[in-house]
Amino acid sequence: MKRRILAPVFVLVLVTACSGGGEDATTTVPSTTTPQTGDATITISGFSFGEPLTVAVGEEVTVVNQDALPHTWTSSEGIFDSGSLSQGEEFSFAFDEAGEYQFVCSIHPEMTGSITVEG
Ligand SMILES: [Cu+2]
Repeated sequence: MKRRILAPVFVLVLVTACSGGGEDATTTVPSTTTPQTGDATITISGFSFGEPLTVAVGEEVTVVNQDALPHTWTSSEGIFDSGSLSQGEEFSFAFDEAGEYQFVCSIHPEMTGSITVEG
């Protein structure tokens, strides 16, 4: 008895989902207001840059400061420098060359990290 009631509803949901998906398939433009929080994100939290990151050449890396105190994301080789990032602020940089890059917080020199860029 239950199956007979549920079956038509299930089919209706499937049809609705399919038609909606078809319309959206060609319009996959990412929102410009929502920050992308994929793998290429470094979250500064608790005076730490977190785990070392590996990205592909050309991939944009976004650094977000979640601490209440300001931090910077500063290349040890002078390749990039976010400047002071207040809580909630972010900075993005795309690496053009493969290699391993060291970085530091210029306000708190004990904060260090590295990122590997693969070609
Ligand atoms: Cu800092």
